[in-house]
Amino acid sequence: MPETVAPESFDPAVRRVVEAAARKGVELRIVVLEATTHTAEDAALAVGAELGQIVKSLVFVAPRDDAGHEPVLCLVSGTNRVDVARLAAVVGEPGIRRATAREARDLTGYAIGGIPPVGHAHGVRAVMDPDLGRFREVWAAAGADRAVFPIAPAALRALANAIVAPIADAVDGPGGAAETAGPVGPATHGDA
Ligand code: 5CA
Repeated sequence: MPETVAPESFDPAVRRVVEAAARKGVELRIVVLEATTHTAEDAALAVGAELGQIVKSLVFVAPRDDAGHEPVLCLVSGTNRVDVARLAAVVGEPGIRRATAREARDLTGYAIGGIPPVGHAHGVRAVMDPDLGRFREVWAAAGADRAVFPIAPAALRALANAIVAPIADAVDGPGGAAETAGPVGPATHGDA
């Protein structure tokens, strides 16, 4: 069963997330799960939520002149997949691409599977999938791959200082959490 854990036993990465949220006036209820929840499917099963309620925190990188990268964090409903072309248009970054696992860790300070929506080492631009707003409560990673927290979508948006924009498409059928950077699929919807 999921377990709510006392703050003193948080690992350092989770503590950073909790403290960053607290600085923004939000008290997180951290739930530590028995098994790792690397994927949105795992997390949904573990907390008894719909897949769509799981917040995938996906790191993208935009190239910079100095050969560096600026991270862009996408908060995406567990049933959806980022359309890189839409994201590029929304953030005005034609060269944006998925971060590698290493880039994601170096740029955010957290490992894939536990990347949180708040508490990053440096300020990060964030874009939130409007489909998360369908739910009263969604669940996000809290800095480690077994730690998650529930939050109302509007609070999540404020916490991550995210813009809300259509950057994702629904993925039909199982395996919906898979993410591809790659050849961009059919053109975007007319209502975008
Ligand atoms: N703890 C869960 C649910 S809150 C979680 O963090 N899910 S996630 O979707 O935000 O993070 C896993 C995602 O990381 C996967 O959807 C996948 O798109 C991405 N990912 C996994 N491995 C790699 C990799 N090697 N490089 C880049 N992205 C990866």
